[in-house]
Amino acid sequence: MLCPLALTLILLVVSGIKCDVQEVCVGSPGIPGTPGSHGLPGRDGRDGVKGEPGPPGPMGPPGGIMGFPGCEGPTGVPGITGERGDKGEPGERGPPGLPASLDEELQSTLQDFRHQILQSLGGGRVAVPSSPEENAAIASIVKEHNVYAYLGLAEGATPGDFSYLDGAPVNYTNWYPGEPRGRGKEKCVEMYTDGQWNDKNCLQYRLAICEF
Ligand code: MMA
Ligand code: CA
Repeated sequence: MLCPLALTLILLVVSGIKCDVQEVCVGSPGIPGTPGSHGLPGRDGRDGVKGEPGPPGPMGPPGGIMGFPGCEGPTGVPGITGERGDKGEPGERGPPGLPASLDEELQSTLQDFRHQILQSLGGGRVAVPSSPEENAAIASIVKEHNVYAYLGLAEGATPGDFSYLDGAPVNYTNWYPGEPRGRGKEKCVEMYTDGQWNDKNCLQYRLAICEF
């Protein structure tokens, strides 16, 4: 056998009782063998320093017990007005009212309206005589139309107490004998065709003579 390297080794091979002398050659190194399997894990190291808190975790599944109700919130803005409802059934008929001439509240309201209308006419007033001459002048108109006229005076809160429509006290009267006898129920004053006066309810068809 030829060896590239002139090395001769004497190999003693113990085989039973015999000894052999063999010539072996030293070749070039072979390719490395495959790595051995990993060793067993080492022992745990010591605890490290505490880390930063992590980010919040994802929301958990539903199913927890309900919490206590929260506080009442602030009052909301009012809603828009609803549509108008249907017309209701007429109510029961009320008891009969007083005749208009005996309804003191109505009479007083009418008197107020009359007063306001007269004021709003601006300038003119319902004529009221403040002397026998003026009384005769107005009486001539009453006679001419043959319709009694209301005069510009009315009864105040006290029965029998008459004043001009602006509230001033009366300075001339020409009552028919026995008048005024309406005792608070006749708040207006009419003039008869002979020029005499009578307290009368305010709901009659009468002349209203204006003076300017
Ligand atoms: C009517 C009425 C009264 C007046 C009397 C006079 C019955 O009532 O006009 O105002 O005083 O007549 O008798
Ligand atoms: Ca009267």
